[in-house]
Amino acid sequence: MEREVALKIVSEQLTERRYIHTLGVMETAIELADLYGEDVKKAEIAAIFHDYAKFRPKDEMKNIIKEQKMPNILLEHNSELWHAPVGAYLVEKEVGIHDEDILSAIKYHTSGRPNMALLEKIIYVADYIEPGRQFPGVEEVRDIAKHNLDQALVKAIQNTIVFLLKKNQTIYPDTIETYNFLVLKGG
Ligand code: DGI
Ligand code: FE
Ligand code: FE
Ligand code: FE
Repeated sequence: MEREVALKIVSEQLTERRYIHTLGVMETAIELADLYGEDVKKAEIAAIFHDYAKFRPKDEMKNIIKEQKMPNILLEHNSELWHAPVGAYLVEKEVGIHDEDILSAIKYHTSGRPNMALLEKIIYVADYIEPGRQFPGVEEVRDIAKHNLDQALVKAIQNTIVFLLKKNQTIYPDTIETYNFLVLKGG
């Protein structure tokens, strides 16, 4: 799919602010793909659609999680987690993208998962470090991402877990398992 076509489709799903974030993720994902030897076109499309479901009503996402037999445990955690797996489902169904690597990068872009594929890592990290992101520690992850993608990923996940702990939020099991996997296996 042409970049312009994809951007037009996604722009209709997002606020202006979220669309600008998406452009940042696209730019960053392409740079990382180039640097780490991933298919640049796949990185572009996965980045463009990664937050496709971000503004779907909670009820709609909840129904999709139930009907599509996604893990029920999702419903016990922050609804912020839902747009990732629901997004992967809707991007296939509504946009007609069937590439499993792309769909999987969308599906796991919020929680990560153990043994992530290169494209999944790229989208996770690009989402975290795109130029519009300003949270504490992001500059360090940007620097690390220039030479070690796995180290950048661990740092981003660590920061996310600390951020959630400070806000008294639950940590989704996939998030913890991703962290443990990376520490044990070194990526
Ligand atoms: O959609 P974005 O804002 O670009 O970023 P994202 O999809 O990576 O994360 C969305 C939100 O999900 C973010 O506010 C943090 C939250 N989140 C990520 N991992 C977990 C989580 N929330 C809970 N409760 N548990 C997690 O493990
Ligand atoms: Fe997201
Ligand atoms: Fe993220
Ligand atoms: Fe995002």
